[in-house]
Amino acid sequence: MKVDVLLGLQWGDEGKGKVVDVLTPKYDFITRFQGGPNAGHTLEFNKIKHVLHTIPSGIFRDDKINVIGNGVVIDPVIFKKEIEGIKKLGINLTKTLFISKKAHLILPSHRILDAASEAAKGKSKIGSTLKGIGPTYMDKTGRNGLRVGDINLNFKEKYNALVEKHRLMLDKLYEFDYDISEYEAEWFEGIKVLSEFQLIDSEQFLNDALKDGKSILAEGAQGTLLDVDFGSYPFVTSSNTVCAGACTGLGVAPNRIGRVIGIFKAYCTRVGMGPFPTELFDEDGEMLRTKGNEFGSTTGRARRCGWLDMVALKYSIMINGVTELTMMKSDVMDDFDTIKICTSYLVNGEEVEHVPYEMTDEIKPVYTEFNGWKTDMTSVTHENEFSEEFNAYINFIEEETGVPVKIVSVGPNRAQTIERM
Ligand code: 2SA
Ligand code: MG
Repeated sequence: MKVDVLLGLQWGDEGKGKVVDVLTPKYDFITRFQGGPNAGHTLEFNKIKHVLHTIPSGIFRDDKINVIGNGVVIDPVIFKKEIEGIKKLGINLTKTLFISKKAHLILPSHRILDAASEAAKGKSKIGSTLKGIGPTYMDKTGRNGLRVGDINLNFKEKYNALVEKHRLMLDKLYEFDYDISEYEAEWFEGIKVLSEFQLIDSEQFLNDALKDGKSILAEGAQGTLLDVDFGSYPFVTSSNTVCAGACTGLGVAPNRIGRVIGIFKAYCTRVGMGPFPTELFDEDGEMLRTKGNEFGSTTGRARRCGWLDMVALKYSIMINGVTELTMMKSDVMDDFDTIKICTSYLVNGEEVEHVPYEMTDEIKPVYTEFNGWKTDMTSVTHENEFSEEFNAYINFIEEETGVPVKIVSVGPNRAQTIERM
């Protein structure tokens, strides 16, 4: 059996949560391989909207196994809240949620370091979600991190040693004011909750499952353009959000990867700082934000909006080896007379069709224009009902990328999902 990977091809918030929800019935295992509570995957369960941060999206179905892989970073406080929220729905997760012993822990002091680091950057700040993601991954690669498997192994001692190091940084390097005592008590409560779950060698568990013929879905968080290697560095997150991250973040070999499902919005959004060539500052941008309800599910921040960027989309498809595409939220553009796709960039007056080393604000998009479809896409149920204009938009994307658009989502409900033959 193979591991299918589902990931975002833009700057996150592509609507991965909904697609995972549609796909989960087809899989035995749902896994997370990178990121942490900076993610916010919105799912609907019993007509109630639910946002998951650390826990894989298969949790609302009791016949699925959910695994938090080694590549994920976990904040016990947020984890505890998530668990409590899910328990309230009458769902018992102790049998269906497994956590890698090799996953790293976000300490209260990591969150403070995140805030201190952002404050020190001033104008050039990243726009981090301030969940402590960056400092935790820094301690991981710096070989100082605290892992889930350390719980019960001189844990308090290791914790104190790491916090001491952080205190030095906060006092001497950042001269930052902070108080961790309150959050610390909650944090240890969270550790208790965490340790009630099945803490496992997830790489062995998953590879054994594959041998037993189980199917696995790897659920990406954030998006390709936020990848620490291939995103618009330094305005990125601190993990590998790309398909290769599923190999390192779960411990599955590259030849075990099957389908790579790339999710993109019919337009683009970004939260946080950093270059965004097709960003709109006019009423079109405002329309996308309002109609698309483009506000962060973790932080509530208003998202920056713009036209679809084909240059960046092709790049993401290349890096991930995407085998099929899913287009989200085309219904948000129902009212536009004209819709644009950026097909090349002007960099210092020169036209280029690839993503340059430095994604600066100086890049000017070159657009191809399309007639708007001016129909209510939310009630469309079959591809036969697509208008000529809508088909032109999709066909163009397929021709440019060479990858089929297999699913078109036209609204938040499961039913508003159209499979294309
Ligand atoms: P961080 O928190 O240090 O990883 O932030 C670094 C950059 O990565 C961006 N980032 C995100 N962008 C979009 N969506 C994200 N997750 C949440 C979601 C966002 C939310 O899935 O809904 O609810 O606000 C996410 N996580 C990190 C971030 O904006 C920085 O630019
Ligand atoms: Mg999101």
